[in-house]
Amino acid sequence: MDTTASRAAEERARLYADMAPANLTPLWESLHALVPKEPRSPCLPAFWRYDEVRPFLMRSGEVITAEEAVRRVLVLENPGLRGQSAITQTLYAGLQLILPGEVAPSHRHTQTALRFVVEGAGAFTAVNGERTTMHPGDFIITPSWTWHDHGNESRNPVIWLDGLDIPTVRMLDSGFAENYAAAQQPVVRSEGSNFARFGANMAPMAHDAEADPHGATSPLFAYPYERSRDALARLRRDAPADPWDGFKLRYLNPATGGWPTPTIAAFLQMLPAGFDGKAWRQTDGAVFSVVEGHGRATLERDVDGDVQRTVFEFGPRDHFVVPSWHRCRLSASEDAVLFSFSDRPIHAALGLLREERLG
Ligand code: 1HN
Repeated sequence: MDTTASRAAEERARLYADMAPANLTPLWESLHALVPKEPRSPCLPAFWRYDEVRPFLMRSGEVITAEEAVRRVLVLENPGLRGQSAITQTLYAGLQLILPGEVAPSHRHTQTALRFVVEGAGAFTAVNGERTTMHPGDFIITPSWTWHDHGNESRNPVIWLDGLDIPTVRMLDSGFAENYAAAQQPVVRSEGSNFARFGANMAPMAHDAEADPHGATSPLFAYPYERSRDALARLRRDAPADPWDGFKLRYLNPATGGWPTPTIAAFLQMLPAGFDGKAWRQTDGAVFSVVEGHGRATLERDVDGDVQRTVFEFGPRDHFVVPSWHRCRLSASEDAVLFSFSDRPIHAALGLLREERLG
């Protein structure tokens, strides 16, 4: 190195070291990483085969009760985000087990939650004074700051996928939580009341007074699989499959037509047997739960001129994550139904949502 250049390098190094105690750093050393040309998420494609996860869940059932654990959950932790309890940079996911006779005690927190029932029927979740009985494929939301507890009065274990905006709320330092005084909150409405009020494309006239004034969260808290599955089956009879998504519907807030929650969107799609989808990419990283059928997800991204490819062969109850801005193609060897959720409402609200449909 010539002496002028080496003297400059030394002076810079001395400057950085001298100002570090004053909490000052040089932007020019990190500018490229701070403003990348396109997203390059530390979140990695990852896959959880149900046959591998389930025995660990059942072993958890032998070493701790639901009451003692508060929530007996195995976190689906992204291997690129170790130690953060995160499946993407903004979202948390886990599989929760509740055994016959158990109760997961009532609490509330500002984090928004969703449940997607994976195995077993007959457990219930209570949200804001009303219970809903869980069946495989049901999508249920627990809005921010609503009391919720779970119980299992059936004879079989019940397992569901939890999705929460924990990393988002952590980043915003806006987390609050409290326990209810009793294990279970009082039930003040009969089961089905919520569906009668908001699930028939109608809303009570009194709704205006009780509603969430900003309409940010759906007043409907349970979306039965039977209904959603039937909609997909009918769509399939009448229309050609979308070349990228097959037949894909998003869950609505029936009061506004918007997302079911302010931070998390959810979707259900059917890939007909033989479907060989085209590639897409989107800024919202998505978590998938396979309900029915077998197929394949092929993920790709470009890193320094190389293509990194990951292939997941999926079957019922498997879970996987498609990180932000990875190309993804879905195919199915038999009729397949996939549930997914993502942080799309955040991207949309901030004007950051981008998606591409590729050839
Ligand atoms: C929670 O409240 C539940 O209510 C599940 O079932 C998972 C993960 C972190 C924080 C709170 C539940 C959770 C959670």
